[in-house]
Amino acid sequence: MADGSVKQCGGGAGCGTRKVIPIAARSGAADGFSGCSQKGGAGRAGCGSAAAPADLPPQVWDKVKDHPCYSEQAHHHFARMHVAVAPACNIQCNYCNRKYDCANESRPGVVSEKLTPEQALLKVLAVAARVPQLSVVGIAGPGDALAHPARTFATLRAIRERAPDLRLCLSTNGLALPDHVEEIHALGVDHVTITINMTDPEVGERIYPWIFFRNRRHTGREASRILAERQLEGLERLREKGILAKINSVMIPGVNDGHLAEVNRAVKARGAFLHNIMPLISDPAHGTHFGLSGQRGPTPAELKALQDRCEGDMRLMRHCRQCRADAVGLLGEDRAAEFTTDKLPELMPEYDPEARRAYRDWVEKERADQDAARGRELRALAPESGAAPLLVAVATRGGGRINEHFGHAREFQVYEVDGRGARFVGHRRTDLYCQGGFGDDAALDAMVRTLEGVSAVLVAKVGHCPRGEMQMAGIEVCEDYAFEYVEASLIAYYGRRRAEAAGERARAGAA
Ligand code: CLF
Ligand code: SF4
Repeated sequence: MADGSVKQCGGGAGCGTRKVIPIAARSGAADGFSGCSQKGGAGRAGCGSAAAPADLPPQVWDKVKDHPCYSEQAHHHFARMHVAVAPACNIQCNYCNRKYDCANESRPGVVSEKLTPEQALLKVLAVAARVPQLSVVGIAGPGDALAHPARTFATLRAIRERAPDLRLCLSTNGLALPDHVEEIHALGVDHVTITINMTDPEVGERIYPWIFFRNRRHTGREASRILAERQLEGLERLREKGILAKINSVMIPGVNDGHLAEVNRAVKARGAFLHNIMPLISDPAHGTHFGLSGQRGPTPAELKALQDRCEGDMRLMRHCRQCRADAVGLLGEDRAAEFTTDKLPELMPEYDPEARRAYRDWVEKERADQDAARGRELRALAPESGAAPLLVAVATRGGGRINEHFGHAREFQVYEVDGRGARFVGHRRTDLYCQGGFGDDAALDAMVRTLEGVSAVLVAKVGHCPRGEMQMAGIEVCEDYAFEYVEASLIAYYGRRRAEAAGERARAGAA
């Protein structure tokens, strides 16, 4: 936390008065609108829709609708957990220090508690008993899930037997993947992530100093050639088996940023379902080669520009939180500390899927209601042509609603909003402003920097002081839409801003 001065933070009145979006659950299905927040363009059939979108076969929709990583909308409602049963790795990435979590799927800097398959099952059952939102169990390190596959497969098998309604997911660097697709398929794993940072060994040799393959260590371009071939072969085999593949790519400015569009084309051609381009996390304190050599990560604007370039007709993931290898909870929340091994029960809990089933039914209704609200707000917008989109942030604790106080937010979700709808474009982490009745000035300064380019923040509550200071920085903090649906509120807010701008133009014309 930043160490700036503190000052009292009072409760504030809203920046306007009208509440436009009813939040009470309504009966009936979405009224004709469906929009996908993962694919580019507007008016798309949507991964956020309660019904199967037009561009997805029902069996694919069934696999993604409750997976928080494969569907941006699902991440508001569903949780994942990782079990850290895979400590070893068979390659070296220049952004990884083995003392820390895998940088492909985790935030470096936090050492994972490594689990045996038995401990992993105990943890899954304990989390399942307390977190009805849990829909997916993944294996994402802290090393590579397939470097020593016996532990990974023993864990997945045990979970499949005891908790058959949970989805299974794993993440790998792909080197060993072609050898294991049959078993992955047989275990019912229907989501696999491969981290592919290059297809060109000339680029690869700047990322991977070595790999260990078929009992031999390989270095230089040869290492990257083998790795790239194995990754793409693994991807093709996943497609043959009908397993959904997500590609993670770490964007490393000056190393592979100019090459990732080519990677995007290569994985799209081989049937990848989703591409997740993530920023390099580079800090000397992590002790990685890139961290120590001063390699920087991309700015949010650089990352977004590359994601926009790659979007085309392929789904792009923009809501990744680069989770720890032992993450638990909704993306963006961290409940791992509640489930460390010393807090787990001694005996295996009984597994009861009923609470999860009831929760899924509730989410179905909630999503239909959100779709309906979004459709109504879109239809209420006056026609426009060529108006620039607004970047608007929201504070949310999940559930697809604006339900977090400004001072309690640890991240803001940022949307691009125009007459076609609201599209999620990323999240921005922030320091906590509220310090138990006092506000942290330094955190406020950091928030202003974090929210650069954003016009407004929609929150559940905000104090007078921070609202005034944000306003002076050109960012409106608005609590008019407290506890309402996120996307419908964003569209309503956009409509209001547009109407205000039109009014100002009319007054200026009359003057
Ligand atoms: Fe875990 Fe990865 Fe499965 Fe998700 S995470 S193994 S696909 S269940 Fe998700 Fe975390 Fe990003 Fe990974 S937000 S780091 S993409
Ligand atoms: Fe580290 Fe993961 Fe790369 Fe292995 S694959 S070196 S664990 S980042």
